[in-house]
Amino acid sequence: MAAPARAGWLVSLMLLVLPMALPAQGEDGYELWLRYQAPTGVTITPPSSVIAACDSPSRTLDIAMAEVGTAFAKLANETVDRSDTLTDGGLLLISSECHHKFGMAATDFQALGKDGYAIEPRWIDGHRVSIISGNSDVAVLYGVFDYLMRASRGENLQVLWHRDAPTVDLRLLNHWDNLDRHVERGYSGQSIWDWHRLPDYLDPKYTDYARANASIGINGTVLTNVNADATVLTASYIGKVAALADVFRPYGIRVYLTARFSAPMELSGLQTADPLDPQVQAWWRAKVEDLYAAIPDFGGFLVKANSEGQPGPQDYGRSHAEGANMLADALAPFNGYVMWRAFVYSADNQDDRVKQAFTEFTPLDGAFRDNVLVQVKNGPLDFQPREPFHPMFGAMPETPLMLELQITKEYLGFSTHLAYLGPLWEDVLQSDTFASGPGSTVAKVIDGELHDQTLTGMAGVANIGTDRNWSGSVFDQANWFAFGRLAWAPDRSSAAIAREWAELTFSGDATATETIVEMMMTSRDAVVDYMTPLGLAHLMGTDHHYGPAPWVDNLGRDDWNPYYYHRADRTAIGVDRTAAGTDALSQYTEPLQALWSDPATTPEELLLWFHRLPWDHEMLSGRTLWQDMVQHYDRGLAQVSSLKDSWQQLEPRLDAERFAQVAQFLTIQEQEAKWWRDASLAYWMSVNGLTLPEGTAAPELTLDAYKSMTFPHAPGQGR
Ligand code: GCW
Repeated sequence: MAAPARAGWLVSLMLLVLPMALPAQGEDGYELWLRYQAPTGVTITPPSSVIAACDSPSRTLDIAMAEVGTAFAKLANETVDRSDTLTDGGLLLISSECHHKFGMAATDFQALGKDGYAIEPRWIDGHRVSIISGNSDVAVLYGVFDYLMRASRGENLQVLWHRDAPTVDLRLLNHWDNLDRHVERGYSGQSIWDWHRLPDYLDPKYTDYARANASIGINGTVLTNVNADATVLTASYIGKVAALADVFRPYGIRVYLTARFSAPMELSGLQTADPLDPQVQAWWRAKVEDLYAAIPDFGGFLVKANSEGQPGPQDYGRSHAEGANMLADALAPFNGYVMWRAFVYSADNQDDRVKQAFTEFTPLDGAFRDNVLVQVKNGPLDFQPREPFHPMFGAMPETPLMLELQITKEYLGFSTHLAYLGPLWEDVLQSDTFASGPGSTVAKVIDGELHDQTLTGMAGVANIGTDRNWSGSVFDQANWFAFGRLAWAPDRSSAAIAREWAELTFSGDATATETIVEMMMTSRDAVVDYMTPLGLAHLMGTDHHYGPAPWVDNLGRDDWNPYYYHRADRTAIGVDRTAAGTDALSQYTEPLQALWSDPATTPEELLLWFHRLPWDHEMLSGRTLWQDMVQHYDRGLAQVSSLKDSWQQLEPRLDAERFAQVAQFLTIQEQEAKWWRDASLAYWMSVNGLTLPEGTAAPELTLDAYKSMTFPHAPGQGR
């Protein structure tokens, strides 16, 4: 290659890699799973060169080539040159329009769709090369990340043969970020969107954010909180959003916004936001045109309407479908989507809160436009440590249902508790809805297979903030990673994802990996045990949701009170959701109704969700419900102590900085697990009048002491 061209390339490579090449402070977590450190004792052989088969205007292939350079500089301490010609052992990046140049048939790659890729060894023109091929530049970038992460995990690149394509189209982060940079339910600092300094100042972190997301296949981001502020739809903010979209575009990430339903009134003084009003419709059409003029690949709107005080179509006697369709009609000419949230429950509706979304939405099946997805939380209540899958999954065959997961740990210990959410999400995805007979899993509903949906999606409420390590703790990065992996392929195993993440994130030392994976895989059950065992839910402190408060029963609405969710008295605990009670069970398909209507055939982990039972109800163990419950609390606390011990063993195998932070966080978790256990037991005993089984430690403080605790500065509150 001629010297000047090469020099030019080097400069552009340096510019591209600069933000990630300077995390400077070593192992502070900034590099996430893209550290590119070879596993202990493994020598990595880099490709002899990297070649892009065609010039692409998108910059995406430049980014992909730069990533190859960054990776092998760290993995093998070698420079991988860009080349214009094939060399033995070279890496050829090739997207569909150039397959013919190398004698490849485009049909060979058709099954990969828009985002899938092939990594394969091939003989081309007498050279043995590896190709990374896809039908779009972004697909090639996904393939490059996969290839580099496999390299980091010690796979032999020369024989790597792998094809992969996502089964879900829209793989989105939902940021609950306010424009003043407060993050609702955020525990990792402020919002990374620096609205005040946008559009002229582009924090390098925006590029690193896009890169990290692309590395796990995320292809969209909703920048703003679902408790929406109409200001983001004003001209000056659209300019700011456009600047972010420009940064994200080469990484295959589209931006979306939350649409405040009353925006036409708030921003333009219209008298109404009625979706059937022609002026309102025209307002949204014009707004959407402005958005697309600034952001040609704008993704669309996410809407929380008529829920927790947000405005919506019901304010005008219109249905959710009428509201969603009005926005969908404005977006359709530009291929934009509406994601309409099903998280609704009303102050006027006295029916069991967990029934209300199903009751409102299922009659609307088939009434939504083709570019509307209804976005449904994993469970019918609210991202609890454990709840049954949402009965809407499987119950709306004519409507694309998008799964909403919460990556940020509002209910699982904020960012200090180690709780790997992969198993929670896997439980949900593998739950059988029985909607079309056995095997009708939630995964099959949301990937479109069950009801032949072509529009599919999965959203995760982000845990990203200004903290140097992005997510508040190293282990919370695993939840972001796992979300990306599962959104790409909902059938993946959470244990396999944990292993992959642990290998990429830590030393690659086999003993450390084993221990870390085991810690991760037991962590969520530990949280369930010390917070909400046996199907209990929603027992947290008011507003901030920090710590236990099962005693609270004085809030404005019944269904905001923890008491509403356990109804414990001297004789019994739990909510009867069978036909004899709230009948929420009737929203599930047979055989689930039959199984779950009988305590004997209800999984014990969901027992008190569906049943109200006497404290002396006999459990599978032969013990009473009360005795088993105490045992769960003790087991959860003991498990946290064991996580702490396991981590201590790893000290010599890990870097000091991340080791120390996790060690301190585990100490906090142990204290807080004990607090949950002690406060909960103190309260249950005050209600049931029972004593603790012999040999069980008494709560450290009195119930009154737990009740009187206040936390005015707990992070992340809604406001
Ligand atoms: O879990 C609850 C949260 C609210 C949140 C709401 C929702 C954004 O406590 O903070 O509001 O769910 O999902 O809309």
